[in-house]
Order: sequence, then structure tokens, then C-alpha cells
Amino acid sequence: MKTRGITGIIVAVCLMAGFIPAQAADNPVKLSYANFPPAPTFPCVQMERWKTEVEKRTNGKVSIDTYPGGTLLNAKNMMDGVIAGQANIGNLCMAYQPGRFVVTNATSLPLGIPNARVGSLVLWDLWEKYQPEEFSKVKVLAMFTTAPNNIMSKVPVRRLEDMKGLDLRASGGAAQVLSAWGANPVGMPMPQTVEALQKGVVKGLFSSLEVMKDFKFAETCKYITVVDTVIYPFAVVMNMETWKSLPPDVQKVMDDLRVEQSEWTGNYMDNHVKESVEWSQKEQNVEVITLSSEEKARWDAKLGFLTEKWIADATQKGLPAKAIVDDIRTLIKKHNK
Ligand code: 3IO
Repeated sequence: MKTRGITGIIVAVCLMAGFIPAQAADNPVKLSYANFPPAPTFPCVQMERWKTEVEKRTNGKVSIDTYPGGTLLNAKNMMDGVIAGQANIGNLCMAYQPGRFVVTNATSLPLGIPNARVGSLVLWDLWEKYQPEEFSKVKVLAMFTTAPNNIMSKVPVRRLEDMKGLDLRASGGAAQVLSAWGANPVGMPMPQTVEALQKGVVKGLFSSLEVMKDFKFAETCKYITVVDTVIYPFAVVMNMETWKSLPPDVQKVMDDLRVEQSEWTGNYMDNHVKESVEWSQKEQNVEVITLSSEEKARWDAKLGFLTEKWIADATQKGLPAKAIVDDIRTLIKKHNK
């Protein structure tokens, strides 16, 4: 009895003196965060930014161990790994499982997302409005997109005819765009592309241009053809049990970060694309090919059917497909102001 009373007094004194945060910092909630590409690439840069902000804003109550480079979960088992609790948090590219993320992958239809900042905000709003079933087993912490994809290749692509049969790496909606242009899309997650290019399995890739610098693709791909067409959508998800176990003040920090983190990542991507293209031109002698407006019109004319086809397929799956596409168009206008 007597001892308890003394303990109570000690606790009370500690509380008054504000010692509790220090104690919490000694014993923080530890979370693992898995990512599939190497540390210097944009998905991992945004992961480190989120980690830093959460640790700071929770005053050390939370500490996050990050696992870049597929060391904990890889590109294709990210979603299932997080659902199963192999990692508390994971970052995934939705294009790697196109049939699984039908609603959010509609952002990679050729609807004119102009940059990653707008793309990220559009994707976030779309997800929030439709809350598709495929995310019901996880807590969504951020969503963002790449900048529009362009062609990076070992051989110059100056006209639509140069695309015929060209082996280019791409996934999901971006791969369908390549097919429509007559190229031969080869599907694989981004990290495998380094070796595929070296071995000559592909002659280039179709993705956002920051990879020229971050993966050093500029060393093998000496040509960029600017087509600024579709984006790749990404999500950051947390295991639902982990989410439920977090104290409300920690949950609030993470909730308040969701849109901010999504937009931050879009902005980072847009700026980094510029840097990467300048570096590729100056340091790697890369040629940037732009299409004349007549030539670009020929490329665009090949893509019209993709959205119609997506609407037909998604309608058959019972989705409000037409409304989803209309919403994406409206959201692009809204965020592009
Ligand atoms: C991507 C994936 C990992 C690291 C950097 C990246 N930049 C663009 C992407 C998009 C993507 O996943 C892809 O397959 O092109």
C-alpha cells in the first residue's frame, strides 16, 4: 500500500514535470515500412520524408524502420504482404496488378493528367470518392502518381513508324498505350529493368523521366521521345490491425499527413524530372526528341479507343465506369488551376 502510494506520487510528479514524452521516446511504437525499388528512387525518397515527418510530429512516439530495394517485400507481393502483416506499411505501384486496382488504375487512361502534382491530387480524390473494395483490408496513407510517361530508348523514335515492334518495358495501362502505338510492351517491375536493358531483352522503357538519372538509364538509353501521355499510380498502405492498434493522436498525425504527403510527392517528382532531363542532356549526351503537332496528332489518334474499352470492361464488372472517367476529367481541371 505504502509503496503504491509513493509510486503514484512519483508518476504524478513525472507527469507534472512533463517527463512522459521522454519515457515514450525510450519505448516508441516501432513500425516497418517496405518498398520495392532502390533507396535513391522517388518512392523511397517520399518514404523517408514520411518517416521523418511522422517521427517528428509524434514527438518520438513512433519510430519507423524503412526497407528499400525489396528487402522486406517486393513489387508484386507488396499488397498481400501488408495485408498479412509481413510489413506494417508498404508502397506499391498499382500498374503491376492492373486487374486488382481497376478504379484507381483508371488514372492511367490517356485523359491528360499534365504532371505528377495534379495526378497525385486527382488519384487521391478519386480513391476517396469511390473507396474501392480492394483497399478495404488496409489503411491508405498516401496516393501519388508519376509524371507523364515518355519513351527512353537505345534507338531514336522520331515517328510513329519507329515504334513498330520495338521492345519497350512498361506495365498496366502504360503497356496498353504502347501496344496501341504498335510497339511490343514487355511487362516487368521497374527494378528488373536495369538488367533487361543491359542484356538487351528490351530496347528501352516507357516511364517517367526521373528514372534516367535515378536508375542511370541515361547511360544506355541515349534518346528520349516526349509524348507526355499516361502516368503510373502508386499507393502507400498500412496493415489494418496495425492501424487499429495506434493511439488516436498518432492516427491523427498520419491522417493529417495523407493529402500533404501525396502532393509533396507529386511536387518532388515534377522537380526531379526536370533535373534528371537536364543531367541526361548535359552529362550523358542524351537527345530529347519532340514531336511536331501533326506527328503528335497521329499518336493521339491511336489512343481514343482505350478509354471507351476501359468503360465497357469496367461497366461489365459492375463499376460506374462512365462516372469514374468523367470524375477524373473534372478533377484534372480542378487541380490544374
Ligand atoms: C517507378 C517505379 C519505381 C521507381 C521509380 C519509378 N519511376 C517511375 C516508376 C513507375 C513504375 O513503376 C514503372 O513501372 O514504370
